[in-house]
Amino acid sequence: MSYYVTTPIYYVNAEPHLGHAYSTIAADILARHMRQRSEDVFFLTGTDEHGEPVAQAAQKLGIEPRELVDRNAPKFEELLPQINVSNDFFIRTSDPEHEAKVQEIVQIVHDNGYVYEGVYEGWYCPRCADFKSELELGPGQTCPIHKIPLEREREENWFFRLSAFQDQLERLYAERPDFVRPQARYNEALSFIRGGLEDVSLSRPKLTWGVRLPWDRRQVMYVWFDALLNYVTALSYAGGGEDLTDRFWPALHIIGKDILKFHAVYWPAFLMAAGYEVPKGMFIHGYLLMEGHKMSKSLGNVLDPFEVIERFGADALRYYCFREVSFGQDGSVSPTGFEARYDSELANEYGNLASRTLAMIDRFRDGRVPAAEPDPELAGGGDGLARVDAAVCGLLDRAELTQALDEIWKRVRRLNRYVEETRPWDLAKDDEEAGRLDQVLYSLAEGLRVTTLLLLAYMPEIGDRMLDALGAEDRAIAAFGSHGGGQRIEKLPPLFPKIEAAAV
Ligand code: ME8
Repeated sequence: MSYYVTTPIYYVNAEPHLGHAYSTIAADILARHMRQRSEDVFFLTGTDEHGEPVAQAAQKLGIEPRELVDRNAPKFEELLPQINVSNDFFIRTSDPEHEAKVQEIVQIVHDNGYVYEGVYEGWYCPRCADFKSELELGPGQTCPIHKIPLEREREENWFFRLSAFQDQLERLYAERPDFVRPQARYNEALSFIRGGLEDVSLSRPKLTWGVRLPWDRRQVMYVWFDALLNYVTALSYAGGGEDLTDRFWPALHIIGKDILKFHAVYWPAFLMAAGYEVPKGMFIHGYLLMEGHKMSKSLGNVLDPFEVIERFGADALRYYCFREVSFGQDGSVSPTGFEARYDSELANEYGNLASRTLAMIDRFRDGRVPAAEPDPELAGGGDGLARVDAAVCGLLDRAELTQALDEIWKRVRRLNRYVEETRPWDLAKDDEEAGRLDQVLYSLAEGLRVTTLLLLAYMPEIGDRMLDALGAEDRAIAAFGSHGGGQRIEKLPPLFPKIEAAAV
């Protein structure tokens, strides 16, 4: 089966911060997990380079937009290997192939009769690149997200007939209750639709930095349609000579709650207008907060992911974000929070389980995992190892990243308890307990293997090291007891060494 997952494409008017890394890591965890299930995966991320946010930022710096995007886009791309992200392609909306495909698709929408010329007057936020309805305005005509005064715009432009999709969108939502998740976001999008859809601008006459409309070259396309189309256009040229659209479309979109309306309302309507299938679905996550506020460049309260990685490592960062903040909700992150989870969970729970399991196999069985039967004691019960693979797969099918991690972590804790309960060091003193010791050591190694296979998508570097040390070659998700044992292990230096005290 094919599995296509995307992140938002980020504006290049600012530096990447942890909020951007967060969405990208979320999509990466899903992509990696699905590859472990032998799905045919395509994972896309990239940068949104047109429109007002970028044009204004360039103007402030006194440079051309092209120079700004060429300077900043690499910063987003360079972040990816550093946070262990395994994207298959990186799209830039200034790619000529993207621009050509956007023109082709918008022409279809035009020819299908969903475009007309008109006059727009209303409140506009250049940072959101969004027109705000009266209901959305903050106090004193300000943007509720960026807190800046809005501009009153009046302009002649082309409109997209969003209102024509009122019934079709309502039907889509009725037929596909999981089209938008979590449920609260589905409700929010549906109530927006039920509130009555108004037509939206498809073009901007005042801007020059963007994709020209093929039938009216004086106007550039409204940046949001240009940007949304990346999810489709990328497939037409990411595969070199091969068009990947039929193989991978439709996609699952991972996005933050700030861009719900565009993805959950405009985007499916636009796809319908162009004759494309609507997305497979979308998962909307919340904000990472610092001291109670959304982390954002304009508010100046961002955690620099490069600094965090240097101090804690990329895998620890990946783990922390999805453990600390329930995926789908807002939640606070902080350097002290990082440190606490790093010490208590990564080093003391998982790291300790790994080192003592390997050390005991080394010491009591000459570095070879005994071939034995899995201990039914460890397999059973609510936090038993028996069905952890199925439970986690079921949750990740629904992009429940935090709940899936909770399930895995319960088993890590269970394995540590199992060591305390079975006391292998005492069993080793008694020859009559040799069979029991074999079973305990086998069950520990096997438990560590299956939990690590599930953690691998979250912590790919650490997971690989652990599985190599366990002599487990196969990376496919596996059930407890499916490896017969008998393999050699290697000891490892600590997976999560003590961190240096430093200010982040
Ligand atoms: O909106 N917490 O780009 P953008 C969590 N170009 N996620 C955060 C975050 C935070 N504090 N801050 C940012 C755009 N994000 C458009 C998107 S898509 C066709 C076009 C993440 O650079 C989150 O995913 O403003 C949010 O939706 C996205 O960055 C916005 O990035």
